[in-house]
Amino acid sequence: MNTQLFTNGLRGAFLVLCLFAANLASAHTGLKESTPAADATVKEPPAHINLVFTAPVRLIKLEVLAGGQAVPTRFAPSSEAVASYVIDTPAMKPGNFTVNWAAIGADGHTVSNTFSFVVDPAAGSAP
Ligand SMILES: [Cu+2]
Repeated sequence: MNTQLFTNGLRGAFLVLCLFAANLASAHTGLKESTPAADATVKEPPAHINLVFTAPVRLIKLEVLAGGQAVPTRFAPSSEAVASYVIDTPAMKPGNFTVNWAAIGADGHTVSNTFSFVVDPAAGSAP
């Protein structure tokens, strides 16, 4: 048996394990799903936006934009960490929307991201 090869093999396996562990440790909380979903086309203007995170977070920002203009929502920054949010959006109309959000995860890091959806009453109908 070649000891040098064996040692190198062990070292390689150990390195892979370390990289894997480091990756897990640095995984921030993220958005698991939303309603409307990212890149979805829905027919009805949604009365609220649901956000479900991979772990409890404090949602500190949620803005809905249509053509660069803010759409009013009933969002208020959360003082409590929860995994799921329902934000009332009473002013939605047909159009293209972008949602920008920011949240503080359990590790204290702020994560932010954006997704878009379309409200098109004619979607899926025959032309
Ligand atoms: Cu983090």
